[in-house]
Amino acid sequence: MSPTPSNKFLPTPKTVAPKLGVDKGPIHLVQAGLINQVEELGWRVVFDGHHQFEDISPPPNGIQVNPTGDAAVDTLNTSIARLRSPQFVAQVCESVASAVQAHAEMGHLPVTLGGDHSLAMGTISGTLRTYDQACVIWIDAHADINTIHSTDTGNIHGMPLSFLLKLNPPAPSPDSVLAKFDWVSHLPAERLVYIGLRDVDKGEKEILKKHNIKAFSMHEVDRYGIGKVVEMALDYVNPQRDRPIHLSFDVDALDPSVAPSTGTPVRGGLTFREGHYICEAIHETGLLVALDLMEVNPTLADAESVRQTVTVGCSLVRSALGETLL
Ligand code: 5AB
Ligand code: MN
Ligand code: MN
Ligand code: MN
Repeated sequence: MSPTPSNKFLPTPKTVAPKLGVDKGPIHLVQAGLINQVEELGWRVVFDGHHQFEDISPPPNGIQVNPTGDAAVDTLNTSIARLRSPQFVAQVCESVASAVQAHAEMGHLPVTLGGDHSLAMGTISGTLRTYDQACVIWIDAHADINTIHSTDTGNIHGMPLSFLLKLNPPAPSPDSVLAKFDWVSHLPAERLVYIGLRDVDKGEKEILKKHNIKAFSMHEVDRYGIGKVVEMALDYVNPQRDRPIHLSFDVDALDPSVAPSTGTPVRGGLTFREGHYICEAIHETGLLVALDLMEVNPTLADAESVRQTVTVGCSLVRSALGETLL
């Protein structure tokens, strides 16, 4: 057994506290033995179970937009009405934020298994409440930064970073569903970096440019190689290597041949090794304070694809928590 990894920011003992999301996907990682695997690496694991959100019921679909006579407010309300289950998502994420914060404050390294990537609003807020200087490394095929105005789908998993970066307009009134996101912590744009992008909406490209957000797409991975890309990403968000790191890993960053069971697969993704290299290199910094592994969705594929995706999900988590090849 390897020694218990040390945390530069908080006292030992370090433990891992997986949080499970709103769908049944993530429990497959636990059933595949993830907890034992992480314990084998020398961690003490506090598993606080599949988070239960039954008491937060999704609201009925189709919110009525009543004209106010103010064109700007009406446009805003129309955008808000296109969001899918905003109240439910906001409440679940707020509860996840408190859970992550509570574990982080005890010196644990929260590992959140999802589930919808909208959960990262909660996990990253929990991290920022504990470590206000934390930076975020976002591994994804997608930029997940649509605002309430730019989103084509209304799916909040495509929007968490717009809430974290505070790119959305303020709520038109305290009883607006938009006000349900006011608790989300603020992540400054210069403390975010992406790796793996290859399916970025037109509106998102404009947002990335406008706010000068650093992104290494698959084009840069091809050009420089993953080793150099990770180094450049760290140099950007963490130049002194003194900031706590929150790693938010969407499995769809991996090529669909590597991780097929996910909601929005996009070809041309990271190889098995490139994905693992990212996790290993971030572990090596000694700065990792929180990890999300998101968008594992076993309902979407055949048994073999699920097995493959769950297996790779477990090994990504192990790499981020210190598993080495030698
Ligand atoms: B995922 C899309 N940009 O906004 C949108 O899987 C896809 O968490 C978002 O990265 C994909 O709905 C969200 C078209
Ligand atoms: Mn999703
Ligand atoms: Mn995502
Ligand atoms: Mn994605």
